[in-house]
Amino acid sequence: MALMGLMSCRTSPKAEKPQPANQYATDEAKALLERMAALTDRGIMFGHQDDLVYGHAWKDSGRSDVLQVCGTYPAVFGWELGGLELGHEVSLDSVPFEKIRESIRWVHAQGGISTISWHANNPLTGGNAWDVSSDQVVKSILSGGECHAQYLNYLNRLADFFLTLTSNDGQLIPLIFRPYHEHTGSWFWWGQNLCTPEDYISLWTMTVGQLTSRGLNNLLYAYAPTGGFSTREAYLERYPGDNIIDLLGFDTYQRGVEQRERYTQSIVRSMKVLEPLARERHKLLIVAETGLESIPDTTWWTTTFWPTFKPFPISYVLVWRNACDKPEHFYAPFPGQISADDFVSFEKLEQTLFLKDL
Ligand code: BMA
Repeated sequence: MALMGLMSCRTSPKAEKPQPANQYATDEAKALLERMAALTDRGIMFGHQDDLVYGHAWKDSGRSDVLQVCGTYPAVFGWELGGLELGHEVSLDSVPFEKIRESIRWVHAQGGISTISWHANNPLTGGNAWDVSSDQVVKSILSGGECHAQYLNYLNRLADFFLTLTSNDGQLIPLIFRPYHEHTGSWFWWGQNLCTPEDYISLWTMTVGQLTSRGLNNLLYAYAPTGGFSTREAYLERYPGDNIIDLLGFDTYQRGVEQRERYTQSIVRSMKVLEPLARERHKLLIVAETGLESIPDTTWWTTTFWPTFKPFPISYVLVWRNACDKPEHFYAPFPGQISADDFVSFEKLEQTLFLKDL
C-alpha cells in the first residue's frame, strides 16, 4: 500500500513542482521554472531569436517583425553571446552586447523570458565555433589541458556580463542558458565526432561549476542535441545530468517545403521519447531552435507548426533569427511575407502564448 501511494504520487504530473537542478538557485530562478511549468497547462509559448535587435531588412530601429505582423511580441526571446568570450563589444551577428543587456532587462520588466545561446570561439585553433579542424579542442579546455586557463577566462567574461543582467530591484534576472547545442552533429568543435561523451559532459560540468562559482545561481540550463533521435539512450548519451539540466529539448529544422513530412515525423518521434522522460525527471520540455527558412508556405504556421507541436506539453518553441543582411535567412514572418496572415491566425489561437498572454 505504501509503495502504491508512493508510486501514484510520483506519477502524478502535479505532485511535484519542478525544482531547479541547482540546489542554490535564486528565488527568481525557482519562480521562473514554476511559472513556465504552470504556463504549459495553458499552451505553448512562442519564441524568436534576436527579435528586438534586428529583423528582415532593418536594424537598430527598435522594431520587432513579430510585433509588426501580429500586434504582440514573442513570449520568449533568444539572444546570442558568441564573441563575448573574446572581449568583443558586438556579437558574431553584429549586435552590441550593450544592446542585448538592455533588451534582456526590458524583456524581464515586461514579464517575458530570455534564453541565451553561445557559439563560442574555438580556443585551440582561434577559429570560430564551426572550426572542426581539430578533435582535441574539448580535451584542451578541460583541467590539465593547454587551453584550460584561457577557457576559464572565456567563462569569466560571460560571467561578468551575466552579473550585469539585473532587474530594477537589483536582483539577477533569471535566464535560460543553452551552451554546446546540436552536439550530436559534428559541425561545432564540441560535436559528436570531436569529443568523447565523457569529455563533453566534463565540459558542461566545468562550465556550470565556473559560472556558479561566480555567484550565478539565476541560470537555468537547457540541453539541446540535434533532433531526429528515436531512443532514450541516444538522447541521454551525452546528457550532463539531472543535477545540471533544467530543460530538455532539441534543435530541428524543416529543410524546404518538400521536407514537411520528414520534419513533422521526426518531431513526433523525438517528442514521444522526451515527453515521458521529462515527466519522470520533472524537467520542462522545449524546442530550442526550429523553423522553415524563408517560410515559402502560406499556411505553414497553422498546418505544419501548430498541429505538430500542439499535442505535446511543451513550454516554448523558438524559431531562429530574421537576419537583416541575408534576405533569405528568416524564420518568423514580417509584414508582407507570404505566411504573415497565417501567422496572425496562429497568434490568435487560444493555446499559442505571446508576450501579451503572460
Ligand atoms: C546560424 C546562422 C548564422 C548565425 C549563427 C549564430 O544558425 O543564423 O548566420 O551567425 O546562427 O547566431
